[in-house]
Amino acid sequence: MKFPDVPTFRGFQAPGRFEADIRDLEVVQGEVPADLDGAYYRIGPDPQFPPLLGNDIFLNGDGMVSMFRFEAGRVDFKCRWVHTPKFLAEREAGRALFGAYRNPFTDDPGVRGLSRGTANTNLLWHAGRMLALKEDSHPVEIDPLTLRTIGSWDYDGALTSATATAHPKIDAATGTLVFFGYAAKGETTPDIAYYEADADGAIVFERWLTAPYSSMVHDFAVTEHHVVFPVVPLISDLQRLKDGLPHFAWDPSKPVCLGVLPRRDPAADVRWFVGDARFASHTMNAFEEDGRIHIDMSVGDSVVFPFFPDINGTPFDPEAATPYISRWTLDLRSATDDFTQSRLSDVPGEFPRINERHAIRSYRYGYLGMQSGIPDPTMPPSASGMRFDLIGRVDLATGTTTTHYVGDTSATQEPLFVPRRGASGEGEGYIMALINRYGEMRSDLLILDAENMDGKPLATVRLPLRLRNGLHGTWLDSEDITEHHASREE
Ligand code: V55
Ligand code: FE
Repeated sequence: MKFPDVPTFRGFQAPGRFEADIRDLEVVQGEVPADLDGAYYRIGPDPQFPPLLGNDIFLNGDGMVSMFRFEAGRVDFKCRWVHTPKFLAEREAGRALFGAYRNPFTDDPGVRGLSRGTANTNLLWHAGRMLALKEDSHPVEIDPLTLRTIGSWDYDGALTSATATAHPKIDAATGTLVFFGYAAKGETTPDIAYYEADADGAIVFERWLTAPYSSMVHDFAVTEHHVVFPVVPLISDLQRLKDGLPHFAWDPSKPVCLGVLPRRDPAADVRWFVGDARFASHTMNAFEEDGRIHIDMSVGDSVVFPFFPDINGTPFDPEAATPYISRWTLDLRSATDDFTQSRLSDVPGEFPRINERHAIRSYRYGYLGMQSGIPDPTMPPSASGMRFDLIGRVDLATGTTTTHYVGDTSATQEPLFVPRRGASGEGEGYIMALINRYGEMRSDLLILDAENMDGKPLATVRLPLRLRNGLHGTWLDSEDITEHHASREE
């Protein structure tokens, strides 16, 4: 067995392919705050086997969960694959059976009908369940203490969509979960299914709509009274799959369409706001104010993924693809269908996070990976051209960006904000970030004081391992971990 010698599978990005436990990680700088009592989880693609078709894209790897368990200043590490039906079938066969990213036509005929989900994109804690999410399939439940895979979760049969987003939102005030699936009637269909689940995890609202065209709807926006589905021109269609082309393609002739619905309204028409082509991936937060909806997202002039081609053959343009955290404002009282865009920071950045207690309401701070643009001669070249050498905090009240440089020959993965226990201030808490140390081919976990992040880290936790790039993560308090584990073992 051998992985292809291409950047996706080489060097720091070489698959890890281990499930491991480490007791008491070394703390090589500072001290781990003793009030951190719980666990930081993150997930990302880590292929179990070399790709069936000889090559593959990053987004198609098997979901691997890492857990950093914090207790009295000590940190234990654990990582496990999500044992999806795909993972188990391939383990049994001892090789890959599923082909290209979101293209069932490329699979070994023996796995037809089996879920293609890789559960590799995000983790959701809601109503006592920890779910591993991938936007092309149903959630997969895992045990938050052992990381054992429990199985697919379809909300007791109420999840009628074939898919569920990896970026659901929770209203902290009510515990309500708001989510959707796109390609909801199967790959490349323009159907979107929108759901709300109550604090007990029961789906209490469902509504279907149709997008103006089929595309990747990776994230969306929720406010107190509205949901917004951003349809951006990273298009898909079934013929592309039959032709063996990459699932998505960039089509700049198509507009951005933002579909607004009042929440939990079974009948209201979808109102589409329309603008020129551009790419937006992750929502930092959204809220409404005086009849307007503000959606804060990472936005670029063009698609950020080098592996999804331009439909006209235009080569990938790293400069046009560079994302900036930006605000889209939709005026619900306006008679026109346009919206405005303004930058919230002049420093390029992606993977925005917030204090989740402030989700869907007006807020002050966002945290994200940022790029100084200063070349580092010690760095190996990166495949996409992006390198997040800064952890950033944008302050929307002052319009300023504060950054923490993560070091030479280094890059940060998605930073996570963890509120300090007992604190009520939005900005009071810690930033956790996994750092790629390319020179040492190793990872560190940094813990920053979110209110004093330009100083030294509070702690640098050293991993004796390399954790290849991942995607998103979450924090769980200790009580939630042990209570949930006990309830699932009964
Ligand atoms: C993204 C990630 C995905 C995916 C589609 O970051 C979009 C965006 C890890 O999988 O399937
Ligand atoms: Fe994402």
